Amino acid sequence: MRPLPEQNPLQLDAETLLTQIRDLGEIGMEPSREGRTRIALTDADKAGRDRLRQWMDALALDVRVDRIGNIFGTLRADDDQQAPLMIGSHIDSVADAGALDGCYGVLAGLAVVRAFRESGTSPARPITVAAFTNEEGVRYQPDMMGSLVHAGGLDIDAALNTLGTDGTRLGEELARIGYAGDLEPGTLLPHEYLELHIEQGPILEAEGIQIGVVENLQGISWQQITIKGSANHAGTTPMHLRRDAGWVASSVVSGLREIAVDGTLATAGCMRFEPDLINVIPRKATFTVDLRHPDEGRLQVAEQKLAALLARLAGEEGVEVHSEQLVRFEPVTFNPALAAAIEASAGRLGFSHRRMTSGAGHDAQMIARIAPAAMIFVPSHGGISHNPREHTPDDLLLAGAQVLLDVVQQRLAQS
Ligand code: HGY
Ligand code: MN
Ligand code: MN
Repeated sequence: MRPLPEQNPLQLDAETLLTQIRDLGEIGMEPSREGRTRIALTDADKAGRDRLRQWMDALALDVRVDRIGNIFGTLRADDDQQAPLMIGSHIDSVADAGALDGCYGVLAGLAVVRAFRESGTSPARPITVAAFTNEEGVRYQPDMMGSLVHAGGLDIDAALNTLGTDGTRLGEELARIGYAGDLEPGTLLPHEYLELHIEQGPILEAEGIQIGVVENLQGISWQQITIKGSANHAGTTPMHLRRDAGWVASSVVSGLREIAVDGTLATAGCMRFEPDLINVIPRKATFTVDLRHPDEGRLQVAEQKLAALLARLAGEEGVEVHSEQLVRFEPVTFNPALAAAIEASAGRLGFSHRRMTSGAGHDAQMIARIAPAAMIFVPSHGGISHNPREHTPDDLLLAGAQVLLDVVQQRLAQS
């Protein structure tokens, strides 16, 4: 490994990074909400994309957009034939979101490139900053869609034909916002991939630790469950004669607590009844269940328990049950050498650090299918995320970005 020059010429421009995080965080703010909303392929997402492209253009990056709308900004190298070191994440958000989820990692990638630009240093291999389409998956499933297509895990035409929860077709929305690019997905095959992200959980802050070295990421199972019973009069129908879809759905949701044992996480995030009227027994209930576990076997056990609960309740209440698998990703182990490099950088820079599992899904889990990948976490205040109160103090945001810059330099020195 070629030693880095004693006086490292690459310095992080902290002010620009923090300013860009705040600027991007202003896009999608709505008077009725505390947070910003930039759900994938909406006008607000377009506005965020446009701003990112301006910042990439200002750094004179080679900007490409692929057919699923992934945006890649590349700092060219002396030897351009080499595969790029890729730094990525996402800038789409959930509704009423914080300003850091995804955006922090993309903008920290720009900060790394800026450090090379401003020092006049040409990297040993190209550095590509990626913003992947539809990481959140709240309008179009699956989540991490752009990186999954990039990794070859989802056919581009199937992705473009995905129907959203609002009935729109993904490909049409992508074209409408002007991000239906021409680059074939997977063209920019990374040499290695790094993702800097907020933890979105309570561990680092609770332990007073600055940097998370993310070794693995838990498995994810998303189901949409439909219960069909029969509508009837709330005032005249005896309890034993009901086929109450609403009662079955609510019983499943309260049953999730018995399923969420030994590290399993279970969440019912969406629910709607039909006809959704105060004096009518619901004939139909539609709801979602998000199950997660770091161990594939335990995740399967949770899925089996859910299926058994649904079957039992359907039999008791005489209703029909249907489950659609929206997302199913097995747990992922990140590249041990990259994780070790992150750990070494954090130590060299004097930051406290610990190895950990990611509770949330990330684009890194998809890129890990095609290249060595690993993640760096910084603490989330109160463990809060997917919430406008999402917060990480500036000094910790900068610590994460410094580790990212250091790891990039170390890995390029090994090119
Ligand atoms: O659901 C997740 O874990 C990610 O935020 N898409
Ligand atoms: Mn994220
Ligand atoms: Mn998220």
